[in-house]
Amino acid sequence: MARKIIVSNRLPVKIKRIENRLTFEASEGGLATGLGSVYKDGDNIWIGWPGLCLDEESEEQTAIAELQKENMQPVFLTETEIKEYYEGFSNETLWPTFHYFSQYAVYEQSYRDAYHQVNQKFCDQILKSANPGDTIWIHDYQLLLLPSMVREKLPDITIGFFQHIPFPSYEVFRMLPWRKDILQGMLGADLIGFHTYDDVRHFVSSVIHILGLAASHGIIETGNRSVMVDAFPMGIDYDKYADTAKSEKVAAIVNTFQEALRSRKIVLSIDRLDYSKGIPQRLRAFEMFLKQYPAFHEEVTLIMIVVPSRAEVEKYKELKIEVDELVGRINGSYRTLTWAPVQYYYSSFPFEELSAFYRLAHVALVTPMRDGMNLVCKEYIASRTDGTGVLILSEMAGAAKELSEAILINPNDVNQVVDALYQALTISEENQRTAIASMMVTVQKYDIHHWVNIFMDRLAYTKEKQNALKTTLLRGEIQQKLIKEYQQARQRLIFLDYDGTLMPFTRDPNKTKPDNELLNQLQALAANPANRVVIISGRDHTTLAKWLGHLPIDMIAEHGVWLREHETEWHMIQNLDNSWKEDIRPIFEMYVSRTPGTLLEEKDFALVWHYRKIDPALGETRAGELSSHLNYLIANQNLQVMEGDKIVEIKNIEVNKGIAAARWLQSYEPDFVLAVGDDRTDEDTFRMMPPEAYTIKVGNIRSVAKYHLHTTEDVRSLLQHLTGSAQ
Ligand code: GDG
Repeated sequence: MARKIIVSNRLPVKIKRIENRLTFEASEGGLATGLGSVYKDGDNIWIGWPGLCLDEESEEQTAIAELQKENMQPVFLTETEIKEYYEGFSNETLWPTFHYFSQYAVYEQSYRDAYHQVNQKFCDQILKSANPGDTIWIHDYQLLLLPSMVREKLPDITIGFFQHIPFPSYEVFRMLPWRKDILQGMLGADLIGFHTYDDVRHFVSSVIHILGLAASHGIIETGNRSVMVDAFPMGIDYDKYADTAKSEKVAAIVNTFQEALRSRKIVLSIDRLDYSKGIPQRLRAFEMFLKQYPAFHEEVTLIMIVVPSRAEVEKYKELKIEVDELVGRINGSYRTLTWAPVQYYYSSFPFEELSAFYRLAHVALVTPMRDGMNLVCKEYIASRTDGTGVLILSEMAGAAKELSEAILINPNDVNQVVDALYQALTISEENQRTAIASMMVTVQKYDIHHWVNIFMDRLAYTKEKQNALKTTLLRGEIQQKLIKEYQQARQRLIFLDYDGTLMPFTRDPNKTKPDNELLNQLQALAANPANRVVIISGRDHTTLAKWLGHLPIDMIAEHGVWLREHETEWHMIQNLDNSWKEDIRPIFEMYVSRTPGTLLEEKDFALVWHYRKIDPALGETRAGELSSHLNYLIANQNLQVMEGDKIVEIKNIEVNKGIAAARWLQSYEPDFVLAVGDDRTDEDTFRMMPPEAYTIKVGNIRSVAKYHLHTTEDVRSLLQHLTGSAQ
């Protein structure tokens, strides 16, 4: 049975050492609840750090046995590893960078090494249980290298990755010294999820710029796999929040709290202590509000719950001091005998008390400087079972994309936050109800269970799509069979594409002249009287003739415009008209003049714009523009526009490699056919081949061909086998 394996830095469990004994308590976070339906089922498991450094073997054994009962497997980490991998690289390098606080980022090689080592530890633990048919779902920024580490060992396994924090703009991400490894690590996954479409865009843009890979419509081509990238906004356990808020237990807590607070208007904020959450900025805005609106003195109280977090990291210590001082200053200036404007708690509360705070709060003030999603605002909405309440929400939180009925603010704009507070405290009940009702529908529908299901479904779909177009690697027995059939055949037809198949790509297409080894190989192959070797290329016929014309081979040039059999003259496949070039050429020239680094290639029946040397994103944009410009102009003409590998080409529609290749199939009635190519245009050749033909795609496993080879060297080695095997 295929297993599902969840992997995250922390296991959903709290282990404590009380008087030398370990106690285990399941954690009640939303993610743990949502993923409960996955890891608690059958043989499925959750792998992660249990949250405590154990130093004795016997303790580790106890932990393993206890956790196993809950379908969990621990990865034990030492204190040094926690310091360098978790507090160091994860929280002092990646966290600030990904939250646009690059100025706080520490670039320390030993942290990065520890991060690599710990990701490897996670990988080793996964490999103890995982099989090729399993599905692995890896979570968050502490494990960015893990997808590729697992992929290397289990190439066919299904891997999903979800990042809970933002992915920053390429301009910020590129500052990271280890940017390349990180992207490559993530691309080991089949599906990469983020909370918002902005994160998706930023990630794809970084991949295009830093790794030079091609991507379109959320699919990144890594060469042998297509990786899908998409937005999956995470939800909360809606029913749990709504039911708890309605419970009698919470009603009793609300009463107690209300008595203590009298009937003042409550503004609530809840976050971990983190500079990304904008806590000092929020306090300054509240201070200004009190200054501007004295009428609200004694009327409004800010309840600020700050959950201790990462207290070992320097920046967090500084932040704690700053928050303490600000609260002191505000309360010092405004408090009265019976009123403290800010009720500040540096601690966490039991779930029911949290729920009571949500119920009590007239306004939730959620103003992070950056937040991947922010669940607090969704929990507030779910807890407003009486239908009232106002949410002030930062546009920098992922949740703002879904909760557009909130009062959205820019957390850097103090005046805007002050105005929002005034608006929130004076808004009519009717307007409150309309906004809350609408947001409730969203939060209820897109809850945590929905999120888990949709991610899992999408992951399965991604793998299916990959498999549908997947070719088999030509090696071992298949290669033996090919060679045997080759030997037994009496009339063989061999179609070979040139660039990317026989010769590797170079930045300058004019430098891809055949080397002696290749010339000798083609000569040997063609010397066999049973062989008909056809070079089938997109190149112009003059170049092909110059490079290969002296060999006893056939040639198809310009994707099938020009044909030549052995030493005969070139002839055109049919009478083609190229008068259209006069009108179209100026458009290509305009793109060349607008875009330094690009060039126009003119063939007899085609024009090609090459953009391999320029910024890939600019290239894609201009290519899109050029294609649609051309498509608009050529309506009803016998022309076709193609976007290929860093090119845009326009040519006569009657021309393609497949149509040309069909001529040879008809003339020779071969009993062995081999077609090898790497490019999109070679797909036309593959499609035209008879079912028993050997069709081989080079460099990519996605193709209509039956088989694939990785490199041009592999192709040459295959040809070597063929020439050596038969006369
Ligand atoms: C990361 C991303 C993304 C808080 N105080 C108490 C308490 N909490 C709970 C809240 C909420 C959770 O902690 C905080 O979640 P957030 O989403 O707001 O923020 P991060 O911890 O930074 O989470 C974030 C999230 O991952 C999920 O992908 O949304 O953007 O930064 O659930 O209720 N819970 C209890 N007592 C407290 O005092 N019981």
